[in-house]
Amino acid sequence: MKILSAKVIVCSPGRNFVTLKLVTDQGVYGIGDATLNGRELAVVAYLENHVIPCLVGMDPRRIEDIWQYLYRGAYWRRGPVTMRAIAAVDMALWDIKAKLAGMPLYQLLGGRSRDGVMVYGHANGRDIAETVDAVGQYIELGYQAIRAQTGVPGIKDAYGVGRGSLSYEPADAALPTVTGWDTAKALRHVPQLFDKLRATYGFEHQLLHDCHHRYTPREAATLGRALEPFQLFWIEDCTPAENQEAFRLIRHHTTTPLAVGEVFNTIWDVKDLIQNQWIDFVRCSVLGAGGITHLRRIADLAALYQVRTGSHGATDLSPVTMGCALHFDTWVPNFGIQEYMRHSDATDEVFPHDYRFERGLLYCGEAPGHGVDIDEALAAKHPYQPACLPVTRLEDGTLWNW
Ligand code: KDG
Ligand code: MG
Repeated sequence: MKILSAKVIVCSPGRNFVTLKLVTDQGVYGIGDATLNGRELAVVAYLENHVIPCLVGMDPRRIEDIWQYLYRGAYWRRGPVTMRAIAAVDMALWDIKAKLAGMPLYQLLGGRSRDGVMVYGHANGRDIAETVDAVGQYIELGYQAIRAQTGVPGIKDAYGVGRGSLSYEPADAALPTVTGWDTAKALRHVPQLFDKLRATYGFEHQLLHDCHHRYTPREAATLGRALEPFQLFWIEDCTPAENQEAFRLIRHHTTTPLAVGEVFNTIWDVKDLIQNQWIDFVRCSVLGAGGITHLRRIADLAALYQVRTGSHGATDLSPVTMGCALHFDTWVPNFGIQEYMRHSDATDEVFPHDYRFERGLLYCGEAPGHGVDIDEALAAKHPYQPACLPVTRLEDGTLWNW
């Protein structure tokens, strides 16, 4: 059996997506997601110039060997571009293998560990009152877990705050827009949000907060302590994690659970965090961390240290990644939670899928494969639109972490 052809499909049904389609000589095909928000065309070039020429003619059933070929064989290891290209190939190959087996993907991974997958939605508002209302809307929709972000007085376009709808789309301009940040203001404001949320809705729902790499370790520890009375499910990306050891200080000063990993590419990015139990949740995704083959290694390492998964699932991860993630989550023994930022109707139409939401849980489908396809004719009607993530500057003009 051979890979007969491969193509990269770039489309923008409301936002940009890069999709890989692998076709075998037996007519079975597989689909993978290769989207890297704001840097999409770099992955397209990597796939078209450096991956596809090697793949054609290979045996698609040799998933592990192809993974090693693309990782070790490149000599240049890791990084978001390389690892997303590998992830796309890996997703497509698992899709093919599961279709050949006539089974939904989770069966090949080891079968079901749970019925449905707890997800969290994104509530946000320009001020605390708006965010409290938005959380209420998610509760009415049946969500059990909700991430809450709010505008902060004196900060221009605080992270995670949309412009008038429940969700938000950060890659909103052809060149990066400039947003603001002020740690002192955020540290005073964010605990007030969670105080109000618990006073309004009680403690029954899980609440989460994304710090988006903004705080230093000491500041993050201060925030974690201030939030302890409100019993959050986690604070996410509370400090940049290139230096994994930065989490030691935070861990030793607060019992608020810590999550990190959406920008990580490999197991090496989380090794110290996991082995030292400096975090509670690892948020690597199938897309970001080299596909199912590699994410499984990360999850298995995490399980040894009682660290659970919390896969990234923003809208820049296409429904193909969401389909794979849900099969993975349905199997993985140390599952924690799955992020679920809903895609637009236009996106859902381009990527027909069989997963479904019910009472706060997502359920993967039973179709053979990962259950997500691409309507190529429809995709062609939504051409690529250049769109960048914003940058952040402090009040004095210093560039900060977005
Ligand atoms: O492309 C960047 C987004 O995926 C990211 O900003 C979303 O932080 C994010 C999250 O937790 O979903
Ligand atoms: Mg995040």
